[in-house]
Amino acid sequence: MTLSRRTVAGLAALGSLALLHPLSAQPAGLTVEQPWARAALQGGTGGAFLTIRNAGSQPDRLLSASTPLARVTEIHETVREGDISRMRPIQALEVPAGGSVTLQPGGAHVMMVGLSQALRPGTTLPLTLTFERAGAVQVQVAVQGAGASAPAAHHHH
Ligand SMILES: [Cu+2]
Repeated sequence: MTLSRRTVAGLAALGSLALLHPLSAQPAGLTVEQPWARAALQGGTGGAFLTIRNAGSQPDRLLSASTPLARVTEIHETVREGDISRMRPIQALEVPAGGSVTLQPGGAHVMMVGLSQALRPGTTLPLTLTFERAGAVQVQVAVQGAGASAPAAHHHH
């Protein structure tokens, strides 16, 4: 199906309404895949990782992230200075039209500072991502082991 420019603009306008309803379903065109986080201690700092896919014809930008479990939630990038990797907050993360961006260890990530409870493997935590066009998107982040470097396959016992 091909969307006219008018239809796409209409969808974008609908997406912005999601700001008023943070618990609404993911907007058309933008999907968040495989959100996961590393286990972390209460009072500590945790990293969350995920892939954002934009099937729409307009670029979008991730502006902020939040979870009720952290005092502060920031979007970080990792910069390499010689042999040293450092993290620093970024204002926005571009998600290209028809493309995707992956937040992963060693790269961009969501940083949760001041956790009100421990992140235990096998549990999930709610995370709200706010986009410039698509508005608020809430996802459930699966907690993996502290040494995990990629999202695990789902196991059902
Ligand atoms: Cu960080």
